[in-house]
Amino acid sequence: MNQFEVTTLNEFILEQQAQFPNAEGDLSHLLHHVGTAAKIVNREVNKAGLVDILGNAGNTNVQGEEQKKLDIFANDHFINALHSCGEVCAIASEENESFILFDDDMARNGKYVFLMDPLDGSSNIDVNVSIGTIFSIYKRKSAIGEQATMDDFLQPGTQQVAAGYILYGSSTMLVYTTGQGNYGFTLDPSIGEFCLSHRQIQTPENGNIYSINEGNYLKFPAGVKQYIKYCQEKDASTNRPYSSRYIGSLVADVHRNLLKGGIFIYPETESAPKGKLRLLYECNPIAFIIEQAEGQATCGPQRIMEVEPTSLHQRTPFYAGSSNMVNKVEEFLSVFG
Ligand code: P6P
Repeated sequence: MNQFEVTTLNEFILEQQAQFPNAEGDLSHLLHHVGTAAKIVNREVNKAGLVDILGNAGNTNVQGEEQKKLDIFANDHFINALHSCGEVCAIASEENESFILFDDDMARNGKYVFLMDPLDGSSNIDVNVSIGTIFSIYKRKSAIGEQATMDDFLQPGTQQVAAGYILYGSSTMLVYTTGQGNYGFTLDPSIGEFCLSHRQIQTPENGNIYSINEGNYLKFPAGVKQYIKYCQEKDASTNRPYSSRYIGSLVADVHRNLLKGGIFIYPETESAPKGKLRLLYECNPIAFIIEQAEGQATCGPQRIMEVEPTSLHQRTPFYAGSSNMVNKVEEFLSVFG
């Protein structure tokens, strides 16, 4: 590919579809609309400081977290874009207590359900720190033409047909997988297109970055405390001490570690015995990307994509990143608990 050849997201989606002769184009059509919604949200995120869209919307979401106006903007635009595409019969969002049913004739025939955290890390909006959208797509279990049910959403991560994130950072990137590797697209504002910039993203099996909120150290499990000590010990043969890097925005922390190598940990703590992050629309989609990159993602004792979900907003401990680093923390957890 010469320096002038540009592959847009939509061209790439169609190229990928062409590899599957039986593909009907439904998922391609859905992913196209994800890209469109991402551009709309990006436009507002990029000017959040200039218009009255910063700050709090004056209410809280189902998590009891203060809703930022951009949270609501992003939620609304992804819901509208995915409703209009006709491929999705229902959506679950961090911002909504139950799933949103699309009960019109077109959407009722949608093959897929869509789960999302429309604007993760939104507490960073006002201080201009990178934020992200995280999404996960499943084939519905309920019959086409029927109303979607909760069972359509409570599927293990291994059943995802696609997943990804949009990182609104120094540049805006969309990274997604359909199980055929990870592909990264960088938004070129001059042409308003996501352009292929990262083919087959793989994560190094070893890294020297660990990401964890050490402010919670005293509440961590003993095995996590021991692992943090391991990261900080000097040992040239294993490139230690590692660097501690924590942005406090999941997509930003994960994306950096994905490209450079590293481990992200949000464990259970005494105050959050099930962890903080959400299984269905934060951890499972990130885990799909990480496993496609040859990394690992667990909840401690188990591969996180094998966890059988029991509720829409359930939380989970999360250990994810370079495979040898996840193995190492698992060793400490098995010895120290
Ligand atoms: P803490 C943001 O609120 C978020 O959901 C993730 O994006 C991030 O990784 C985590 O919470 C940060 O949580 O407790 O370290 O501030």
